[in-house]
Amino acid sequence: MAMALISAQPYDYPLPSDTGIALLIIDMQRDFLEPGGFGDALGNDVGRLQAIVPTVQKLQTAFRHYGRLVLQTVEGHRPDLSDCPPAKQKRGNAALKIGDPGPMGRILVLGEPGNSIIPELAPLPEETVIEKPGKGAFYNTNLEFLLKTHNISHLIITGVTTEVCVQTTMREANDRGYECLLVEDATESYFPEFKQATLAMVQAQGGIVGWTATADQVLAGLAQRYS
Ligand code: C5J
Repeated sequence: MAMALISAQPYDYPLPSDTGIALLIIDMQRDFLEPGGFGDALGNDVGRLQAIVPTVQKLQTAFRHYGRLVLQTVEGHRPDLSDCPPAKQKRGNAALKIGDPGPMGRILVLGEPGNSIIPELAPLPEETVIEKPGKGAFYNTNLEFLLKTHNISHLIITGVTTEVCVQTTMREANDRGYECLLVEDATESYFPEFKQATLAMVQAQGGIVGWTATADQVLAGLAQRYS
């Protein structure tokens, strides 16, 4: 069989010959995407982030269809905030801080309504959701262990926000040897210029952090490889 590729930047992304690919959906939680959440409390236009939901959904459906691993993350802290560094809680002088009561429960606290994944992308009962206390999904989580257990070498990365949790996670994964592709129209930022800069940073210097491609390019590559 010819090698299957995803047409990508800065050059084609080779798909693995085995099952070692996973979709990683970062922090598509109500806190960041819905009015009344943490993102909104910080004065951001959450509508920008909602625009990618149908595209992430298409990828989630395709990965499920091909029987590939789908992992999601949420950023959140234990109710006693014992895993939230005081520096993180204090940062920004926002009206609503981590742990404060907000319109969707306590801000960025695990188990609160605002901390759940938006209903459109709800995980299936057998799918794993990684609760992460940091911006990067590898910090203080069992993500690396899970990826090793499932023999994953290739990560297709989506979610929010592009230059914060998504980029941090992609860099952490890249340093650990994973072949990472960031899906251009399945990630978003409150700041369009930061998104564009992140895509450019990933692709620069021969893909120093990995690859980028559109969701349609990813779907075409998956169809060629797994149909
Ligand atoms: C932020 C995230 N922006 N998921 N978190 O604080 O990017």
